[in-house]
Parts: sequence; C-alpha cells; structure tokens
Amino acid sequence: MSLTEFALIESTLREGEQFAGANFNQAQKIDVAAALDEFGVEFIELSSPVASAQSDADVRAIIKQRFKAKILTHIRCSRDDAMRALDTGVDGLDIVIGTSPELRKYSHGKTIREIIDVALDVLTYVREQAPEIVLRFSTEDSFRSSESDLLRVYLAVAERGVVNRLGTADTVGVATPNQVYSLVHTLRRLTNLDIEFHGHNDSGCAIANSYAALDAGATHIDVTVLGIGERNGITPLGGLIARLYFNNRDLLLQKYRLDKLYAIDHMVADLCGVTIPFNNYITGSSAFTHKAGIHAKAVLANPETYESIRPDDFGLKRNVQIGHRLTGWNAVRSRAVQLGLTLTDAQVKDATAHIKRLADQNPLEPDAVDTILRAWPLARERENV
Ligand code: HCA
Ligand code: CU
Repeated sequence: MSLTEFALIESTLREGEQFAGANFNQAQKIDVAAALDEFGVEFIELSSPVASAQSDADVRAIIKQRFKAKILTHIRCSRDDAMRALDTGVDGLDIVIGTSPELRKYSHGKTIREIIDVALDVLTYVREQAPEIVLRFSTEDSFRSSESDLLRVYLAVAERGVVNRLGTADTVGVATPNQVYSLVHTLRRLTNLDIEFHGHNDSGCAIANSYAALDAGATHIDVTVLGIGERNGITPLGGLIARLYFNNRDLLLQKYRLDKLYAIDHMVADLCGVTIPFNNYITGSSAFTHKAGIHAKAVLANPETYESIRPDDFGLKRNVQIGHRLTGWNAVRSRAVQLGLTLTDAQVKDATAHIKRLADQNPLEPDAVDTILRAWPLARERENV
C-alpha cells in the first residue's frame, strides 16, 4: 500500500522555478538541492537543460554533487530534448505531453493518435539509448482529458514496456480527491507500473488530491517547498508531510529529517523574496501556538489533547499565549512556574484577572506578562498596605 511505500519527487528546482518569484542562480540551486537531499527526498526534479544554456549547466553542476537523491529532469516529448537531457547524465527523464482538448487545440495541435505515435517513438528511442535510465511518461492536464483518451494513451505506452512510471497531472488544479483516486486506481489495476501524481493547488485540493493518489496506490508524489510553482503552485512538501505524519509518524521520522523542514521553508522563502504564511503547515508562525485558556490548560496537561503533530519532531517549540483576554489561570500558573516564581493559586488567579482586564484594552506582549507576574506578590503587598 502506497501510504507506506512512496517516494517524493521534489520539484522546487523545476515546477518551483516556474513560480513568479523564483530565479535561482546555480549556487542557490545547489544549496536548495543539498538541503532537500539532506532532508531525504528520494528524487530531485530539475528544469529541462533545453530551457537555456544556464539550465543545462545547472543540471550538470547538480549531478556533480553526487547527492543521494536521484536527479531527474523534465522534458517535452521529443527526441531532441531527450538526447540533450541524456547527455547531462541524469538518473531519469520525466517526459510529458498534453492530452486535454484545451492543450491539444492551443498547445501542440496533435490528435490522440498522433500523441500515441510520438510518445511511443520518443520513449522507445530513449530506452534504446539509455537502458538503465528511470523513464516516466505523463499526460499533461490529465483531469480535463477524457478517460477514454487517457486510457488509449497510457495503455499504449504501458504495453510498449519501456517506461518505469506513468504520471498523472492536475495541471490547472481542478481535480477532486475522488477523481484522483479513481484515475490512479484504474492505472494501478490496468498496469503494473509505478504511478506518479502531480497536483496544482488552484482550488486548494493539492494535498488532499496527493493523499487520495497515495491511498489509491500511487508510488510517487510531486511536491515543492512551500508549494511554489506556476500560479499558486502545487502540493507543498511540508503540507504533505503534515498530512502523512498523522498516518505514520514512525515511517516519516525514519524516511526524512523532519527537523530540517523549518530551515528549508525559510531558505526557499528568502530566495524567492516571500514570507511564510502565518498559517503554513508546521512552519507557519502560529502552527504550534495555543491561545484559549481551555486549550492552554489541556495542552499543558497533555499536548496531544490539541496537537496532532509534535513540534519537537520538527525541532520546533509549542507556544502558549497568555497575554490576552481569553487566557486562563492554568496557563498563567504554568508561566509563573517556568519563571521560577512561587505564587499561590489565589495569587495566580488574581494576576490572571488583572491580565484579562488589561488585555481587554490591548493584548500584552509575553514580556509584559512576565513583568506583571514577577512583580505580583509585591504589587499585592503594596495594595494591601
Ligand atoms: C509543465 C506542466 C506540468 C507537468 C507535470 C508533470 C503540469 O509546467 O510543464 O510532468 O507531471 O502541471 O502539468 O507541471
Ligand atoms: Cu505543474
């Protein structure tokens, strides 16, 4: 079952390079690839060497680093592109051709018969040239293509026996989890090939769709750091990790250096000149912040009450906010204990009431709360005099 046996195709340096804010130079690409390799992604996908002279040089430079991750490049379905890509020495080729009516009409103008012919020609040629390479064939815009067109194309390719993997792509982010499940399940049933899913996030379903693909037997999922890519991007690495963590924490801890995620998200955000959204999976500023008194009390007693993900697995800390009107005395007491103060319960309750009164006007910074707590017994004594 693929929820336990899957590989990540990390495409920050291919799909991610198509993000409006991404313009990585070679040193930056090597840094990103090194960080992803250390994290433990199984594949790193790079932009086509055909894209530009620098892209070609970058593919070669990354291959030279001899990372543990296998290096793939993503190319059009053409013999020329394939030859240029093979010349770099990559471990695998991801070949794609559009099959939806939209792409057939406005992108390459080919009929389904012509798509099959060119695919078989290019794939067979690549296999002859490079018997050892990992070869993937994908249909672009799979989820706006008709099922019968898709099956004609995929089955013809599968029958030729030259590819390792079939890719499915939700290019414009319109697929639902049920549709993804159904297509992946069909391909798993009809072929014995590995199946990849690549999902855009235009309608917010990229993680759910990737999860559905795995549930249906997909073996490979495309992700990028922070989900960067064309338009609003694809399945984010951290988001898919968050989703899968709940299924099988032990497996994820064994497969990946989860404690590197925070630095990776920040590295790519900085390189692209963007900030990490406050509500980002795992690495957003409020991802492990507890606020309401009822939550804070329970989390302090046992974090599992309101946390499905353990921050320390990611090298992060939970944060219990207490300087606001929803605060509760259990959380305030916990902070007083952390500060080494010996306040009675009655004192803590009084201090909490005081904090709530102040916070009704303006929330208090953590430092301000600490100052109040440190001064509390003295303040009370002074009041009592
Ligand atoms: C592209 C299209 C692609 C390809 C996906 C794939 C898409 O930008 O070239 O090859 O799996 O979203 O369809 O990224
Ligand atoms: Cu894409």
